[in-house]
Amino acid sequence: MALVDVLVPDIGDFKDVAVIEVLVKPGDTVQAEQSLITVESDKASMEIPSSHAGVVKELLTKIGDKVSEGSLVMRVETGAAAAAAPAPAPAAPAVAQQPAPSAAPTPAAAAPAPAAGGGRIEVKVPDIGDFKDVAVIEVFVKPGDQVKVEQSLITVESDKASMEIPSSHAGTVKEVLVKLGDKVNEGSLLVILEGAGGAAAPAPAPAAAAPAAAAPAPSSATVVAPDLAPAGTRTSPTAALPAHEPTAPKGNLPHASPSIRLQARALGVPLEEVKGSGPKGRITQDDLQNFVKAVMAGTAQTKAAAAKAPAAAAGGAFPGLLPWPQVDFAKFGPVERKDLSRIKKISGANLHRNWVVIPHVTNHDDADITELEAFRVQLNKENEKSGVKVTMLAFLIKATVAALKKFPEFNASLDGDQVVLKQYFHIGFAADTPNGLVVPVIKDADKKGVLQISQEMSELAKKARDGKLGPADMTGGCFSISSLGGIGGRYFTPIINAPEVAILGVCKSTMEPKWDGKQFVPRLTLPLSLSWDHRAVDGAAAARFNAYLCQILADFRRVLL
Ligand code: CAO
Repeated sequence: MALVDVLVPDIGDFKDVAVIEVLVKPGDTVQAEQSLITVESDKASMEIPSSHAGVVKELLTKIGDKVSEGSLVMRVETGAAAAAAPAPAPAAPAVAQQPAPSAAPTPAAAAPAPAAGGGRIEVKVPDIGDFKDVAVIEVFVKPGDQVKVEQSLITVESDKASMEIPSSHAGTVKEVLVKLGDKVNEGSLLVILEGAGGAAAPAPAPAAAAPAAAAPAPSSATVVAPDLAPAGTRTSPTAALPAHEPTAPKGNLPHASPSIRLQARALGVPLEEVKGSGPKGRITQDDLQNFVKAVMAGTAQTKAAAAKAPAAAAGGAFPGLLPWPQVDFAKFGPVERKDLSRIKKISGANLHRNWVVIPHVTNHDDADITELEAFRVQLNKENEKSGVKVTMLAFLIKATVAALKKFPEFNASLDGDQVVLKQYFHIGFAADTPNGLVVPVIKDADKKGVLQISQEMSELAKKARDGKLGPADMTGGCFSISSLGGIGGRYFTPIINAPEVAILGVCKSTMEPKWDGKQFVPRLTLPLSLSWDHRAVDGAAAARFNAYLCQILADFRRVLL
C-alpha cells in the first residue's frame, strides 16, 4: 500500500489549461490509464489519465482549475494488486496522457511549404503524431469560403482527444475532400485551395521549413498544414496546435469531451439535444446521464423519436402509463393470428398520431335534405343511361366547398406558428377497402360539377378497392369527408386527417318528424358530425360552418351564392 501522487504529464504546449471535467471522486477505484480529468484549451480538449491503478484518496483538482505539466491531480492509494502502471507505449493513441521522452518527434517531415502565388494548393493532414485513422467530426469550410492561414478546416477526434486541423495557407476553398465520419491520417487530402495570389503562407516555425525538394511547383503546390506535433513532444498532437482562428465548438458540434462523445455514440444519444451545464455550455457526464435517464423515464424524447412518433412529441411522452396488457388469448378459446395489412399499419399509425396530437372537438348537426334527395333521385333517373350514379356524397363535396369558401379557416393547415390558408379546394373522401381505409382526393372540386365529381369518385373508389391508388391520388387534400351513409349509424367522431384541420362525418339519412310551426312533417334528415382542430378553429366557427352547410343542403341553390 502506498500513496502515489498523480501528476499532469508532459502535455506538450498545453499550459495553464482549464480543468473542465473531473471524472472520478474520492473512494473511486481507478485503473492505470483511466481518464481522471479533462482539460481544454481554446482549440482542443484531452483527457488526462491516471498513471497508477488504485483508490482515489484525495482529489486535488476541481473544475475551473488551471493545470500544466506537473500539476498534482490526485493522490491514489495503490494496493498490493494495484501495481504501478507500466509506462504506456509511446504509440498509444491517447497521446497526451503519458509523455515518453523517447517519443520525441523527428523534425517535421511534412512541413508546410509556402504557397506559390495564386495556384492550386492541396492542403493535407499534417503530422499529427500517433493519431491514426481519426474520425472527422466537424467540417468548418465549404467550397467558395475564404480561409486564412491557420484557420481551422476540420475537427478530428480520437477516443481521448479532439483537435482542429488548421489550414497552412490562405485562399479560396475550391474543393472539400473530406466529410463527417471520414477517417483521416497524416497526409490525407483535406481541401483544395485557390491560393490567394502571391500571399504565401508563412512557414509556421523555422524548424519546420520545407525541404527544398518539397517546394511546390508554382502553379500547383502540394502543401500540408503546419505540423501539429509540438517540439519535443510528438506524443501530444493536441498540444502542438498552433494558435489559429476559430474557437471551440462552432456550428452544431456539441461542446463535449471525446469520451462523452464516444459514450453518446455508443448509447445513440444525439448530443446536440443534450443541454450542457458545464463551462461554456459543455456537456458533462452528469448531463449525458440525466438526458438518458429522462428519456428512459419518458419525460424527454429525442427529436428522432419525436419525428417517428409525433403523437408523443406533441403531447409529451406518457410517463406512468401501464404497459399494454399481455394476454394469452388462446387460454380462453381458439384464436387465429393475422398480420395487419400494410394499409392498416400505415393508416393506424397516422390515425393514432392525429388522435393524440390534435385537440379534436366534434359538432353534430342535422341537415334537411328532403328536396336535395328528390333532386338526386331525379338526376339519377335522367342520367340512367350515362352510367353515372350520383350519391349524396357528391352533393356534400360541393356543399363543403361552398362552406370552405365562406369559412377559410377550415381550408387550412397549421405550420408552426403560422396557419396556411389554401386557395384551392381538394376534397378527400374516406373509402373503405378490403385492406383498410384510404382517402383519395378529388382535386379542384370547386371547378367541377356534381356529375363529374360523382364519376371521379366512383373511379377513385374502384381504384381504392383494387389497391391501385397512387400517391398522387391521395395527396394534396384540404378537407376530408367520411361517409357512412351507405351503411348506417347516427353520428360519430371522425379523426382529422392531418395536416387538415377538420373532417366531416356523414351518417345515414332517415325520415324524421319535424315541427314546421303548426304540425309535424316528415323530413329526410342527414346527420352530420364535424370534427375540428381546436388549435386552428373555434367552436363558434364550427357551429356556423355546420349551420351554413345545413342551409346549403336544405336549399342547394345557395351553392351559387
Ligand atoms: N344516407 C342514406 N343513404 C345513403 C347515404 C346517406 N347519407 N349515402 C349513401 N347512401 C346510399 C347510396 O345512395 C347508395 O344507395 P343505392 O345503393 O340505393 O344507390 C348506398 O347508400 C351505397 O352508397 P355508396 O357507399 O356506394 O356510395 P357513396 O358515394 O355514399 O360512398 C364511398 C362511396 C367510397 C365513400 C363509400 O362506399 C365508402 O367506402 N364509405 C365508407 C367510408 C368509411 O369507411 N368511413 C369511415 C371512416 S372512419 O373509420
